[in-house]
Amino acid sequence: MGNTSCSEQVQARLGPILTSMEHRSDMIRLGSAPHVFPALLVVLLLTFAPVAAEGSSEVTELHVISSHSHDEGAFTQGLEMHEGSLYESTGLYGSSSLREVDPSSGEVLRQTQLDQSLFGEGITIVGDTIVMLTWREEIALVFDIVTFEIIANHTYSGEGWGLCYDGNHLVMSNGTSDLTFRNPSDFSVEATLLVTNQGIGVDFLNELECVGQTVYANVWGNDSIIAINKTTGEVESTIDASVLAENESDGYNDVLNGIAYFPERDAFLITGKNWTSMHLVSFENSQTPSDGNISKPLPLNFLKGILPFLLIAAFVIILSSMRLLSVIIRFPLLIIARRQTEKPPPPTDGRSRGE
Ligand SMILES: [Ca+2]
Repeated sequence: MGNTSCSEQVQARLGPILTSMEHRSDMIRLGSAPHVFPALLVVLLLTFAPVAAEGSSEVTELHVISSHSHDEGAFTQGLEMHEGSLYESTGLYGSSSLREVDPSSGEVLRQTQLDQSLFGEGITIVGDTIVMLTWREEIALVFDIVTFEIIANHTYSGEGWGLCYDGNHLVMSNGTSDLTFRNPSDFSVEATLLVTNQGIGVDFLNELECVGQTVYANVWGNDSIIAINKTTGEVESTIDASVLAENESDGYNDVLNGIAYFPERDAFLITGKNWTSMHLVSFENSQTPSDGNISKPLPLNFLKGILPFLLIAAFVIILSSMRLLSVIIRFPLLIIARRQTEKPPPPTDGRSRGE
């Protein structure tokens, strides 16, 4: 009975401790929460990441680097830089021209007039030639870039608006939401691409600029420039250029039109029809992918979306840490209890000693 009594005493003492150990066992599982919840957090991040990546057309601000003069008499239809020289085409019957313009002063360095029957439209450079569209004449003129002499022409169906060259194809707009990809040798159509923004076709595509995998486009009557994925046709970002139009005439035809990439500055020259100024600008936060491998930063909206989950995870981790702290504090008591159980029971009488 003495041993039994001792055992009961030990059990009585160990009882609360064992209870604590049982709790500790649970707490160890909870104590592992700091390892579990970060993993849970990663799962949440991975779960929501694809949703964030689907966000497509972003509005991008532009930054004006410098402003330059522009011939107010130029009804700008095409603008392109090549090896440091700026070329511009102008429209209207009787006023259409091809020009070389000093990009700093805006001075017209040389120009050639088109026949009065032709309404000039977009231009682009292919090798040592400049190709110019006409509005409704269904003729593309090919100029020698050195002499500005017409050395060839192509025919096509429908209207001609904007033109750029991506190194393989001529990319052409006609005022609709379609871009046609043409063989630069014979102007034959090799592909047609529907341009969409959030699934909706974008009409009035006008002056174009090919930069890597992106086709930038002025949209007629709109103070925005859109960046189009050349493969999918989806608008990846919209550049708000309204600040550039503020000091220009608000005439019906005096619209933003003319975008030329300036590779040496990684910037764009922007102007409009009959505008007094031309601006060198950069597109802030814009993505100008050259090979499609540029990773996108996590959108701010995505971070806002997961903020509640982050707060909940942080709260649980803190709570678990507090319970773990409780176990740590009780741990010395457990050690003391174990030492007490290891001591021989105090002698009570001779009979007990004899057993
Ligand atoms: Ca252009």
